[in-house]
Amino acid sequence: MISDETVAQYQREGYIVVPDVLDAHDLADLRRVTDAFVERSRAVTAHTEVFDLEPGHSAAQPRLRRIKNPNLQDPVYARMVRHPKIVAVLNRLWGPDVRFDISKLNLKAAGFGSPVEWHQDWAFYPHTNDDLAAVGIMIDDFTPDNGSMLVMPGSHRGPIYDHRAKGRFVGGMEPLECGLDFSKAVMCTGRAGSITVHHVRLVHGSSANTSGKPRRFLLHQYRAADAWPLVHPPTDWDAWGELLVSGQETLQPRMTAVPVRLPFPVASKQGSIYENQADLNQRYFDVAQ
Ligand SMILES: O=C(O)CCC(=O)C(=O)O
Repeated sequence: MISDETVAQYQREGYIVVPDVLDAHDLADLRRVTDAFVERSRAVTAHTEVFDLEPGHSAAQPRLRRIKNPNLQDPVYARMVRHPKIVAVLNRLWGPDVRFDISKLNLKAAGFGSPVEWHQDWAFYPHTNDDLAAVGIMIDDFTPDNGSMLVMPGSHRGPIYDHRAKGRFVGGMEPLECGLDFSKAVMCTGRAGSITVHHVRLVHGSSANTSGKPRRFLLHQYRAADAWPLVHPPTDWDAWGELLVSGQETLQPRMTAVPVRLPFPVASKQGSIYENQADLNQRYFDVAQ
């Protein structure tokens, strides 16, 4: 599915873009169910367990920012979690034993779409080893002007940055204080149906969508089955087992020397990364109006 060179790029730079993983049938299904969720969001006026809303959302002009846990909301999304081509990519990176974690769908409609400030996913959910990654499915073409994800190559081998502001976890890095040169960021563009895979410690973010085209990104978090969460450990053993997408369960977590900062005290604004990051002191990305 992916070449040795692509595996080496993932290890060296912390991210890859794999073209044309989903076919036209999968894409048509994803677009149909996602359009239906946007229609349903007209009926809500505040964030819910399913909908995270852009500022300015209204029944007349629905502005849906995120569908939460889409795999629990519709079988089309659930099918994508175990998509054989996605699982095959992860098996090439980590071997046979792979567990799903959670899913989210970040929408950036034409002309707006909230930015996501720089962060490392590892700041939210450190584990006993860092064989974790997010797979991002491009439901639309990802172009330079529609808010495609930006990554800092190689940052997955660096420190875990402070993700606090005003003494609390905010799920984002203060861009002027972290010491990174964001002009070195690389944009992950590609045709609809392509996927990104980014390492859990990779610094990444994305700008608003200033184009006339939507950008919808279905993100799945996965981990090697022997990576054990240091926060939010499983409470239901059967449900935990059902998250395996390939291979075997284990009772022996693999411990490696990885830098960790725990995400406490918890963010004052809960619900999504957009809410968490609202308390950052500095913002890197402009917000579209
Ligand atoms: O939607 C994006 O461009 C990035 C999303 C992301 O990093 C996140 O939701 O954690």
